[in-house]
Amino acid sequence: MKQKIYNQLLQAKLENKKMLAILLDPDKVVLENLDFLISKINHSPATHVFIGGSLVTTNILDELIIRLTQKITLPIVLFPGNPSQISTEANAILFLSLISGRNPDYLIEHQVKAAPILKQTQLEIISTGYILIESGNETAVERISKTKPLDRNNIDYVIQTAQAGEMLGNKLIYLEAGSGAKQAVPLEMIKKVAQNIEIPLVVGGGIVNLQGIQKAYDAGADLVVIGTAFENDLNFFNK
Ligand code: 1GP
Repeated sequence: MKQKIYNQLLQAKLENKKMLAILLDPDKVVLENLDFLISKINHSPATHVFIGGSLVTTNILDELIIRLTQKITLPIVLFPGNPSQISTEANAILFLSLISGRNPDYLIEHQVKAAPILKQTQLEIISTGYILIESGNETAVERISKTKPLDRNNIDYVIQTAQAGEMLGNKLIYLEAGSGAKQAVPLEMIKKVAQNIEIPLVVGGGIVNLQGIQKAYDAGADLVVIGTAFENDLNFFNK
């Protein structure tokens, strides 16, 4: 299986080039306004577009991605909450395992269900150790996965979890505060985790301004994910 997008991530990490993903939740995208959204993405510093949500109820996924790929050259990466959110129109998928939780459905069950579907696609599969960090309020990931986030003060345990994820063969570690989180992942935690793993580190959830992105990069994040802040203000990156 080709690993084009992942190899680009590795190369960027090697060159210390920071990456940025805009996360689009298909439930919140209004197709009639898509051209405007696309022009805002094309004028932003984004390097990737992630698509997904904890609970996607609309069925516009294929159409959305087809229309995005017509006008956006950035890689389109699925970030699915469950196996129903697979689209052959995307370039890659984050094959997530929620390793902070102890719910077998999100550790392996959904992945087993998704495997035969993915086998029939050309999607690049990027296995990702997904770690939910306590962020001051109950987020959708916590509610839907029925798992508890990791204590934001127990950095050692988060490091241990990230290292286990890497040893299991994951290609990315994703520190997630949850969409719309009150508090983003602590900078000290980003720093320590980045120092203790070799694979690229993705950080997202609750980052609401450009300084927040820069601070996450400075702490050691290789790729930052911005969802809510861009969704609420399409001029977010012009500031
Ligand atoms: C959520 O990490 C992403 O999975 C982005 O979170 O919506 O808070 O930017 P926000």
